[in-house]
Amino acid sequence: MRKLYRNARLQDVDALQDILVEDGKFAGIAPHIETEGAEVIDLAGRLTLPPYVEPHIHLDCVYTGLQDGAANRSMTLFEGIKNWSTVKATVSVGEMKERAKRAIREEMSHGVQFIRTHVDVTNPKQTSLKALLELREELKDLVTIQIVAFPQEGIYSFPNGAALLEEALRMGADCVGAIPHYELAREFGEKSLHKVVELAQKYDKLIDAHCDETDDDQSRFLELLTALTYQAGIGDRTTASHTCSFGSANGAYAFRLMKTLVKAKLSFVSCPTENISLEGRQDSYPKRRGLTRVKELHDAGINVCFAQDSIADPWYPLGNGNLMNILDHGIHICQMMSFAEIDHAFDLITVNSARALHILDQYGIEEGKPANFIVLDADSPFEAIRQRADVLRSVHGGEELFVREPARIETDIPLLRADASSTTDKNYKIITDKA
Ligand code: 17E
Ligand code: FE2
Repeated sequence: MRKLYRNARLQDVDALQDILVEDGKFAGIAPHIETEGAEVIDLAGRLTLPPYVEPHIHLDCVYTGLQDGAANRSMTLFEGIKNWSTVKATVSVGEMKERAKRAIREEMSHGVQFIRTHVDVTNPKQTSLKALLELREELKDLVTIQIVAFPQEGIYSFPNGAALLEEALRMGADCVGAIPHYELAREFGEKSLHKVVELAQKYDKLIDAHCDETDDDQSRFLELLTALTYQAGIGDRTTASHTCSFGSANGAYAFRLMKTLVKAKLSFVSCPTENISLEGRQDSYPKRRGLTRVKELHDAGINVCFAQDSIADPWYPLGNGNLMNILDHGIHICQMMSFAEIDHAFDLITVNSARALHILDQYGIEEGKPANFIVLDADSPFEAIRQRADVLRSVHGGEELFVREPARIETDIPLLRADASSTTDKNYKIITDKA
């Protein structure tokens, strides 16, 4: 099976490139490739990227926020956890799989091909884990799913929390999770991080901890997670998710911690839509944004990426798995709005997330790697973001997952006809010429 994709606009490459795909892999990338017997597809200069990576979503909870009684009235993290606790008591593996599958379909239809999901293991029945283990296997040819054993109600605050977490690792979860800011006391939170590091080493797993998802500037579990993983030599196998309180930390504290973060090489996941909504709820005005220091982490060379986190669950009513939407919110909220930042913003939902997931060996548009890529309805990263461009094509292991027709409007009005073109190069040139 040979396919030749002509005229791809790759990021940071001046000339358009032809991409030859053979046996599911990138077999050649060059300005012009001649080959016989290959199916030829003209990408017409459209932006071609490695696939979107969803680094953080709770697939066991999706759509349950739409159920009676699960809606979050205070819109706080804590009410969400309480409502989810009620929901999870009665949910079945089959029902959970159906909901999770629907969310995976939504994510994939927007160009996601890799997903890290947190599944709640503070459940003696391990319903969430069983559902996602089955889906990980059933869907493995279409989408890579990584599972985090996530102790939603605490490792030392939920009965047998530590044993359930360890059981989940033995059952096949890929990563160890934590929630130190939710534990009943600071000491429990600290103990929980020691446990997570111990388990990660014992079972050779990655770490992805919900860490400091609160505006409380005294919540400083990130410091301990960083120190422990750094000393254990597993900093680069560790992800700190949310870390909201780091956005409230004072400058002197942040300055000190930032130095350890650079050394330890942790990855960070920020959830812009989720935390702009959940945090700041106890503030009057001025009201905090609730996100971690994304821009500063990024500028310090620390790996940071954006995630959806929720789809219509007890914490967040919206969400559709479109990481372009998340990116758009994220760069606004984090003030990453210079032209240079916008030009490289896609890293925040592609390669940086892939680094957090430890999948870089199979990720990227390079000869010899699996032929995974997406094509956007725009001719540059800047225009793609300005227009919130759709993903028009998603190719996974050389197979077309989907092709989407560009959106067009019907009109007799010449003014509107000119603008209706889905290729945006003309708009871009007009703007830059005027500047
Ligand atoms: N659980 C949690 O602890 N935090 C969140 N943001 C979600 C679930 C969605
Ligand atoms: Fe989360």
